Amino acid sequence: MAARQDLYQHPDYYLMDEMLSDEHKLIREATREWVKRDVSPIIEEYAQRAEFPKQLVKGLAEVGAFGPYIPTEYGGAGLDQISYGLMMMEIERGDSGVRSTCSVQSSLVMYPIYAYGSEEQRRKYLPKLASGEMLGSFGLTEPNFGSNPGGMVTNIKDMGDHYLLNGAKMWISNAPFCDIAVVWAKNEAGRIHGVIVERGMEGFTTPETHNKWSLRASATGELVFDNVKVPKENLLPNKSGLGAPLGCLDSARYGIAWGALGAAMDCYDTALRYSKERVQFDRPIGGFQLQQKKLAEMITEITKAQLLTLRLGQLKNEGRATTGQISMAKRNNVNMALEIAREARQMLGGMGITGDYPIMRHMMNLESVVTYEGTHDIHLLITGMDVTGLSAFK
Ligand code: TGC
Ligand code: FAD
Repeated sequence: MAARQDLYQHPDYYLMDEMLSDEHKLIREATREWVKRDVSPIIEEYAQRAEFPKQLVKGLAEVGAFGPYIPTEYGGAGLDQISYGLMMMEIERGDSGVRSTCSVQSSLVMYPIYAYGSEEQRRKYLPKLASGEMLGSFGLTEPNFGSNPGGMVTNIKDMGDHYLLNGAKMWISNAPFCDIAVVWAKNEAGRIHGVIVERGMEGFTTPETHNKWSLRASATGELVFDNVKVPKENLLPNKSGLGAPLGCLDSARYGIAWGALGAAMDCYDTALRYSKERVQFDRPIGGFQLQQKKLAEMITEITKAQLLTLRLGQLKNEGRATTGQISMAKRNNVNMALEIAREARQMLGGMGITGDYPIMRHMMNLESVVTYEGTHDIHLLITGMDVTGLSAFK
């Protein structure tokens, strides 16, 4: 397959760049250049082969995408939340699966170790995770507990000098090759705790999940624990209860809101360029009203999402972003991106189904993004609960 030339130019209809600092723009440009150089030329082939491009790990670490907001003393980039968001936007513009690896590493592995871990755990794991020397995974979902993680049955038993871990996690990004996993399990009293499980511990296996039509350039698998002896010092000591894993999800969902925006912007940019080049009935198809309706609606939705997301980033920087606000942005942006991908795909006619253009890959990826980190409907219920004060989950 011939490598695709990446001609991306980002849409900025409301001159949002003027609201970014010079540092934000530099970070965004550096990430974009890396995506254009190292991701775009190879990603289609890896997605077609259903393989994670492991060679990207080094570059991701170098652009600072592993722990952008983790302090530098632990190897992170020490950046603000808008910088983190802009990086996720650019990386998902390249591919949702590559962004998934960053979300998991930064918000679901480094963040809990940083926020809930001991000083020894921070020093032992964070620098290696930031440099890509170690890759992590996050085990919350189980075969019978997806949207309802509080029902989990994976458990730890106190054996005096260690914990005995039993159970299984399913649908885990990066599981097949992770070096460590942050795993959520109930103790004898039914309280949820996080433990760090390392590859090589006896009884710990990570079978890969095959036959995915979505996120094909990201590896997904199970985490299986059969009487795994977990040293006591591997328990995250500073937070327990369901709020602990859900707190990590807030951070990852925030990054996904930005990421989905990137996928939408790539689909729009591709369709806009195509509409000016493709001639039918002796005119560029972009001159037909029906095609303009699609493009006008796309840029309107992208602009609304850009404003929503940047404001969310400002609130996050100030420590004021709520779970409800993050859910709204995740749900809105992923759904918006999916709808834009579907419309953009049609605008390319038959070419839209090929790997010569990124749209179909984005569209299929987004079918996972709309489900993981809380489904579209679960986020609607979170907003419903937030505005009414009444839970409709149970
Ligand atoms: P509920 O009773 O509402 O809450 C239990 C406790 O948690 C607190 N809490 C939160 N704390 C911090 N952040 C949040 N976002 C929180 N949401 C709730 C809450 O205050 C309470 O605390 P306390 O002290 O009173 O006990 O819980 P529930 O059982 O009714 O469930 C609520 C629900 C459905 C919203 C929640 O469980 C949920 O979000 N479900 C969706 C599950 C999900 O998102 N799974 C994601 C798995 S990870 C993943 O998909 C990674 S993909 C990675 C990639 O490749 O990018
Ligand atoms: P279910 O919870 O069974 O939901 C099925 C349907 O029922 C959905 O439409 C849902 O919205 C609806 N539903 C459920 N409850 C309600 C309700 N109360 N009211 C109304 N409707 C409801 N998990 C991890 O822990 N770590 C990972 O790294 C990870 N990576 C993933 C990667 C991929 C590619 C995928 C697809 C998933 C990943 N997940 C991961 C799991 C993901 O978070 C779950 O798939 C998701 O939370 C939904 O759970 P479920 O698939 O069991 O669906």
